[in-house]
Amino acid sequence: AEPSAGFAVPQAGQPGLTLLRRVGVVDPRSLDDYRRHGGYAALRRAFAMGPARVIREVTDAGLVGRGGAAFPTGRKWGATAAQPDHPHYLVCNADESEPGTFKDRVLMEGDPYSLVEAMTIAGYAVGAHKGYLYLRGEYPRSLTLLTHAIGQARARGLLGDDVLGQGYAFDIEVRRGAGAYICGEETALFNSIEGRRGEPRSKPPFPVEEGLFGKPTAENNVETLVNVLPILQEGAEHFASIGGGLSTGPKLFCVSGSVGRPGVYELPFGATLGELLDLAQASPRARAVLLGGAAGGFVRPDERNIPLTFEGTREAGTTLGSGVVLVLDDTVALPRVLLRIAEFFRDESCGQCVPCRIGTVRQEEALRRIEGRTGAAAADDVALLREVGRAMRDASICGLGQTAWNAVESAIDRLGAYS
Ligand code: L3W
Ligand code: SF4
Repeated sequence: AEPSAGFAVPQAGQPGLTLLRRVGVVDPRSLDDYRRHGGYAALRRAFAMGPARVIREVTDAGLVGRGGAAFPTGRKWGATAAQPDHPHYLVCNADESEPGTFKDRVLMEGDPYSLVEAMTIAGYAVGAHKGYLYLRGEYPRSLTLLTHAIGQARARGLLGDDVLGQGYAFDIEVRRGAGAYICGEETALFNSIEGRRGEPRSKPPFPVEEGLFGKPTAENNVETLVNVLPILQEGAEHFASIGGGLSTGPKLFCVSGSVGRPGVYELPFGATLGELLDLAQASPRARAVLLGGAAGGFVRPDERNIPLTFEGTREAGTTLGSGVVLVLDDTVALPRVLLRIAEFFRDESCGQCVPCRIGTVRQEEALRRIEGRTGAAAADDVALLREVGRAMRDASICGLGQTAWNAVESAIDRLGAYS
């Protein structure tokens, strides 16, 4: 039996949505239904524009990566397209594993053809003829629906040797992850596809120069790619008029925890934390909000004015990350949550570099000592956590080690944990 969807989209069917406009509305198994709801209009526009103009449009729209790092997508595509070395690859990072993150799953299960179309456009823009979709292994329903969608697209000439009769060849291969968080790091992901151990590579060289199989590669998150459809259909100017600065267009948020209406929400960039908490009916007993996932940081629920933008969260000393908003109420023991996060990082560290391999163990030990004293910390525990945290942040090779202390630090400094 096919696993059930098991996700909530509280706004499904509401007018004014962009990324979620078809989710809960379109039949995810029907290419015809996708087309009836505007599907493949963006790819036709892309072919009419040509690759260089597609990249210009994405650049002018101000689209930046939605995996959390906010790197300009147009710059990434332009740099990949310009590489003299061939072949070029497109990789979609669908290894959605950040704790509290489930937005890409909603897109893949509710509107799978949109990702297939967006990957085709991205492949065309960067000069790739092969795209890899690296899917989180724990998403069996996404696998079923995407495999079906890719097969249908191939059968109908929307993938293959001559896409839409335009003389452009492009196909997509799905690869499944095997449960390692680190394989969501882009270069560990390449190693995993290549059949190597899932360990991050040192950067530079960046993937745009030397990525999958050592070739120029554009690697984008699912949500980032799906944003390209409205950019081509409604124009860069319209997209850029939503929000501003580094944060333009619509954004998906994954709201969970102590809220009345959990699920994925789409808001235009510029909405505040308070607005989202109200929409999701956050509990009046909320005591902490984890923004950006385990790699993100805690804020207080009364910090309602924090703009949910890349800049706004950074100015507030926190991060938007992959769009996680996880609400904890006063029934939750914070020291226990922090210990759980530390266990997660210790478990998921690939062990390649010392600061992270040892630091995540030391961090967990200190938090376990504190937990053993029912949340009371000795001063030297906190001092040790700070020292270990600084070493991990400054000296780790990749984002896992660099962010493994964020949640604990923010809980100490912002929520007064252990004081
Ligand atoms: C060309 C340059 N390309 C950077 C590219 C780079 C990569 C992208 C971002 O992610 C985030 C963190 C958490 N020429 C370039 C260049 N690039 N300089 O831009 O690169 P980087 O290194 O800033 O970040 P990253 O390691 O790719 C770190 C988030 O990831 N995170 C977890 C996220 C989890 C999910 C999920 O489950 N769906 O997204 C954990 O740390 O927010 O900001 O493509 O090649 N000069
Ligand atoms: Fe591996 Fe951690 Fe080093 Fe990243 S920071 S390469 S996960 S040991």
